[in-house]
Amino acid sequence: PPVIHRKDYAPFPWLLPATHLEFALGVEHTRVVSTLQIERNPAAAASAHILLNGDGLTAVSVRVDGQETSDWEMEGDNLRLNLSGDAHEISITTEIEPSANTQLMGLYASNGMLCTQCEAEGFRRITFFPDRPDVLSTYTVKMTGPKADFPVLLSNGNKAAEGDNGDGTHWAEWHDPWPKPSYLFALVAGDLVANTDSFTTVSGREVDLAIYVRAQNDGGDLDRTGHAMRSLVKSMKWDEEVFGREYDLDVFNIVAVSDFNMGAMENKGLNVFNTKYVLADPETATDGDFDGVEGVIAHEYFHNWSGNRITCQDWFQLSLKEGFTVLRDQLFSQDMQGEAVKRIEDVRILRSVQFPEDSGPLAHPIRPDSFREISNFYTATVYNKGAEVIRMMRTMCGPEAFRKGTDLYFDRHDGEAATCEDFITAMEDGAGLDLTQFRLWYSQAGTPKVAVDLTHAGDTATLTLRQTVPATADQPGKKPMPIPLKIAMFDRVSGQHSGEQLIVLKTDEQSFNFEGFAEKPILSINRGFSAPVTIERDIADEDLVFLAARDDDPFARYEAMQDLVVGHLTAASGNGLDDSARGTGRLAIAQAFEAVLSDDMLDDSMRGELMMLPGLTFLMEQQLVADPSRIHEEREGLKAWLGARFEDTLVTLHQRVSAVPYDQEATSRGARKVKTQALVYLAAGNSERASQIAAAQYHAADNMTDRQGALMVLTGLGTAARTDTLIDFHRRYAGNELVVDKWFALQASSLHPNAIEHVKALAQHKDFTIRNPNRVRSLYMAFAGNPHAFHAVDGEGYRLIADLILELDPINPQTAARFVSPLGRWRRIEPGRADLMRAELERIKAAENLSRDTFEQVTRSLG
Ligand code: HT7
Ligand code: ZN
Repeated sequence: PPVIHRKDYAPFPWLLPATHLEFALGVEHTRVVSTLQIERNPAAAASAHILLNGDGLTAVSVRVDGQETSDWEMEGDNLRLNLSGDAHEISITTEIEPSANTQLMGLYASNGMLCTQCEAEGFRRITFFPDRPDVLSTYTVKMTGPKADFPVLLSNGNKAAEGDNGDGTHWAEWHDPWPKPSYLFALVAGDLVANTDSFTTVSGREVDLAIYVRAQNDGGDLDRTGHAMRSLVKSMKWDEEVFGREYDLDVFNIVAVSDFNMGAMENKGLNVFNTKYVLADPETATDGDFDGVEGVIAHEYFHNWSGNRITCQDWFQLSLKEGFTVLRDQLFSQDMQGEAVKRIEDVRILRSVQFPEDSGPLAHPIRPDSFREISNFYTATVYNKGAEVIRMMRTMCGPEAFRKGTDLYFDRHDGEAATCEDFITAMEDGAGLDLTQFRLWYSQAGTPKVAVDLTHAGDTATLTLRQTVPATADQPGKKPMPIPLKIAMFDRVSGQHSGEQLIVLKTDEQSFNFEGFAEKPILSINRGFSAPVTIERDIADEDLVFLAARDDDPFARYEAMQDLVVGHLTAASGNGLDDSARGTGRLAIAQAFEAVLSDDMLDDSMRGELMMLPGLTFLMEQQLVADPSRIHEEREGLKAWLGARFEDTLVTLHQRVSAVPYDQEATSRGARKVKTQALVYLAAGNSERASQIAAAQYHAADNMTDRQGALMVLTGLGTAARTDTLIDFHRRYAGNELVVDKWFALQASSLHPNAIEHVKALAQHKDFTIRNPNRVRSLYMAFAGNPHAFHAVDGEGYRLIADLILELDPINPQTAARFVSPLGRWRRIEPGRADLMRAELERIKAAENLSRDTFEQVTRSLG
């Protein structure tokens, strides 16, 4: 497959002022007639033909200006139609088979419902079309279909007309007044029921809101849409208040589908969602699931401006809409849930997913320069690092100036297909920033490292910072980037600091002086995680203990705790520590841990965060070449030691938080977080006692957070309660797809020594199906993210994932390709396992008819 380069962008030679689509719907066969009004694009080079993208399509008929024509040919999958005039009407008929569409791209069937997924290049699987984001058109869509199968017919925009054909079929016509690219087209037809509400916009527009679910499930699923609806209303209000963005249609529809490749899709006026991000009630969804629904509802809604009103010129600009929208949804969730914990959670995701991506063979800048398959670039780098990059702009100019910048961006580019460069320029002009050097964040891959050196002489502390941006596959030489770091210097005597400061490191090395310190101060750096970098500093454990207990920046406090543990575990599992050094390291951690457990000023939500040990993937990332077993053993050893040392305190803590009644408020959520954390340590320290407490928690639970937390702990233990509760859980929630997903994921991600055997058995379970991406992810992604099982020394874990990729690739290549990256980390794993990982990648590469998606990821991973 060819490589497509960003530098080769050229505008499309034709404009498409209007597009009319007619669908004769059927699950097996659907007929599509698309009528395109086209005219020459004065801004592009003239062409004697129009090239219309297709993917697996055959043209049943091609007409130009009302006349059937044969003056066209296929160029691979695309249709090239010769044209002589400056403006034409083209009409093309195609026939597609939704029920045979296992890729879930284009028009497909899910439980008898028809729905679409067109981003990034799915529209070309429906009809021949210039399927690129810079071709905007106004769509009118008419759907006809059997009333019994499809009582509800939805598309983008507002419903214009509907009628009954008197023969058991009916029709509806929808018109979207806002010009849009084809990737934002959507259609849904099915037997659906809706939860409805309304929202009055700031200028007084009445908007009808509806969240649709399958009618067959209305007993349960419809009742689980309340949280999503409340989240939608909050998002609409928040975007008006915080970003000045108002909704622009009379309806906003959301449809939940069980078969979906990603989280959700922001189609104009008709969002399509994975059920996972719509359905939530206390009995079946954890606090994390509630947050996921709120965050994704907000994210898709915010796309209405950052993505739909202003879209992308080409797919290299994906971070223009995704990075910005992730930042917007993060800021929203911070406002809804509290800034401190949300920031910690976002950083945890960044460091456990994006940092490994940035240091591995799939590293790419947030604005990539080339790709073979765009679906492979919906990555944590484009999304999460993209958000961090825009967040840094906000940190440097402050929220008010940032708002001026975004206002200017929205005003200047409304209705356009824009670029990252357009966004940066609007930020410069509107927010008053000079982003000349900052642009490097868009073009350079790799996580910068900042080495910190703090010296002290007289009454002056000197902070010296050195940055290195690591070489990546395509970019051997890197330039220094501006790195905004929020810092505070704690006076050792008073235990206070005299204010937070923002410094921006712009060169390879820079020194900053701070006066008025009789003793060397304690440095708190990268507060709030102001820059997505790795800080390397030589800091005494006692200073980290101080910061873990006293820092007034919640992120920095969390970070000190993490640093303490990371430093200890990497030393212990790297070169090895003798018993005395291990003991000293553990005691420092215990001291900080005790402060966290006993601090009455701390809310439980934050306490829960501070109690969490760094994950194995993040720990492995700290070492140039990691031995997963050794890190796992050290981490489990520390957990067991802390669990035993604080056993009684943890039991008392568990009892205290167990008395807090269930609701969705912060206090109650914090109590549940601490409850599970206490159990995690107890399980390591005293498995019998923990098993009893966990089983009691499981049976007494009146909510999924407590029940899942208890079951998670039990699943990792070898006690009798494990089997009993797993059977009970499956029986209790039989038929609820999302909860059954949890049942699979808990076992695949468990600490149980036989997790790999459990996964193999689960793949044969009657509830397992390779056709449903949620189910595949719940079993295999959970397993690939379970380092102690995935990295089994004999390579069995690698084989399992490679087998899955080979089986899934012909069915759903997009989902299959996402499983390549765990194998791609081989360069950072000890040589014995690395050879086994590489061998599996070679085995995949040798397979015939590999998809473009998987081929690209495998070849990049082998590099
Ligand atoms: N913009 C949406 C991306 C998306 C997607 C991409 C490739 C294949 C399937 C997909 N489903 C949704 C989601 C978002 O970021 O909001
Ligand atoms: Zn998005």
